[in-house]
Amino acid sequence: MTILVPVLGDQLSRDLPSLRDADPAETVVLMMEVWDEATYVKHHKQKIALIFSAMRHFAAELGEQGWRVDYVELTDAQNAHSFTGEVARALERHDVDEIRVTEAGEWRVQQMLEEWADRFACAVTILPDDRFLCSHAEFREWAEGRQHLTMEYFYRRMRQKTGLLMTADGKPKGGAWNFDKENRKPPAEGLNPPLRPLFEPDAVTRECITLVEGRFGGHFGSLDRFDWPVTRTQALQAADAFFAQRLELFGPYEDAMLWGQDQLYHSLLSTSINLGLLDPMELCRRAEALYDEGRAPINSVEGFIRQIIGWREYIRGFYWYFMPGLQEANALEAHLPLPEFYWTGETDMACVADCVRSTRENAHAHHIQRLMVLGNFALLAGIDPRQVQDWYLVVYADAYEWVELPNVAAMILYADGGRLATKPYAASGNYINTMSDYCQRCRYDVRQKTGPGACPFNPLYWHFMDRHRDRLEPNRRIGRIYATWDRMSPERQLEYRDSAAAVLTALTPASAEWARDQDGGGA
Ligand code: FAD
Ligand code: DLZ
Ligand code: SF4
Repeated sequence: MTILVPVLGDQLSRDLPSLRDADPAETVVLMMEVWDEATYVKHHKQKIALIFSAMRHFAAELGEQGWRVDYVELTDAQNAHSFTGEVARALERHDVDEIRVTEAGEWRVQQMLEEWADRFACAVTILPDDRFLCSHAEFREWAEGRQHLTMEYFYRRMRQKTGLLMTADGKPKGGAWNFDKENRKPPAEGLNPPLRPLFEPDAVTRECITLVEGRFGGHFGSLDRFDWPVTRTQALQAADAFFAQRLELFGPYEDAMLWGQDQLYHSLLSTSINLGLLDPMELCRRAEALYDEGRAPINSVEGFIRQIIGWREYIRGFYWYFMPGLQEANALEAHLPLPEFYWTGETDMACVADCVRSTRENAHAHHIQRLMVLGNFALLAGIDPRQVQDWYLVVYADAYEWVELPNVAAMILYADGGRLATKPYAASGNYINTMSDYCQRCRYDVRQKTGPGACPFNPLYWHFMDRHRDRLEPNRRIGRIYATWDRMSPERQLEYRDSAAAVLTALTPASAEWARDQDGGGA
């Protein structure tokens, strides 16, 4: 009896359902570096190097533990092209009775796995991925019949299900479900978070870096600094340092941004969690233990746990609930091409330039940079969701479609028409000014509302609100804003429209035409 167990690049967990109960004596583990996965979008160079290096380390560890691993390198004899092609070739090398695989994270890849039963002569078993807390069926059951899929209610259900931060009599620890109000501190003067451990590339990683430089040299991003954890041991060290040094202030400064400071109090654990090197529940239990021992405050611990069993699980459920339609969603009919500066960082907007710089150098930007700077600009300017989705999938080392797409289409662009967010996350420059020091370094004046020196987010905000008035005004959470707009004189409104048109015109010739068409639209 021989069972072939393909392990995909984001399934690097010893506790993976398809590995957990397998018998090493009758198992061949197949791991594949394939061109289709490395090029279906032109991933950031660090992202490819990270995935390949983590895969190679994981394969070596399995080998040391006595597993038979058939590892296909990208440049192996015939060049590896696709998962299906490589499974077909592996079936020629091994006398296989059954293929046993854990379901894929991405819809696109899952379609491939589901074809295998018809394509191959042996039995094919696809196991649910129980590294996530909430199954597809459970999310569907929760979501069915709800107009707004409010994350907070989903999160409370996950708290009850796991018992995390729950008292013995079923109450939320700390007396509340949510401590968000305490977690919106602007960056304090002299904030100086301890630097996370940086993992020097070893020989395996260096080989992957050389491979990526040689084969994917034209992809976005820098490989000058590569310090991601590539093994479970390193990922645990990264987690230890976060819990010991940064969890305490994680909550209060979760939304803060500082020029040139790419980490602040964030965990930077998403790459390791998404690869499978860290188990989300083990992290949450550790955070809770620190609260129970009085070593970390409730607002930080609850905030961290909410990101993981709340947002991360919710986003994954949302993805599978709305796929494949989510990819095409464009409720706000946004059609502007993605501006060049998302790639180059060459813009006078200091906030955008710094976020793109971090993205290019680290294949990472923290949540509020992704949401309220880069995402907010894309929303206000009306950039085509498909182009924004591709960009986010390319540039972040933690990006897999199941997590990237709902965050982009639904959270930042409102392209789902409001199933995820009750209102668009639209904000003028004032928000960025409150939560960062960017505006002090910017050529634009955040207090100026219109005209050539004005912060571009200011006129774009009103242009956005004006052009989507029909859709947004009935929404109680945002509709009142129109009273402010209506109090402005027609001349003032025109100044906003003209200033927004000038910003958009400068982006691309296509946007110029589009911006003119919108003038006088809305109210
Ligand atoms: P921390 O701030 O330390 O948070 C802890 C953990 O919570 C993260 O590691 C992550 O696992 C989880 N988490 C927090 N917010 C989210 C969220 N909205 N969705 C899912 N998990 C969350 N995260 C990804 O892992 N991959 C992506 O491709 C991705 N794309 C995003 C795109 C946009 C437009 C936005 C607004 C957010 C995106 N996120 C994505 C979520 C979030 O920005 C990152 O998880 C976070 O910045 C990773 O850094 P960290 O580990 O330091 O997170
Ligand atoms: C993102 C990625 C890349 C760049 N390369 C590979 C690869 O060569 N082999 C592999 O097994 N997985 C890779 N991945 C991850 C997959 O594209 C995909 O995101 C996951 O399998 C989730 O379905
Ligand atoms: Fe960004 Fe506007 Fe502030 Fe400049 S002034 S940093 S563009 S928010």
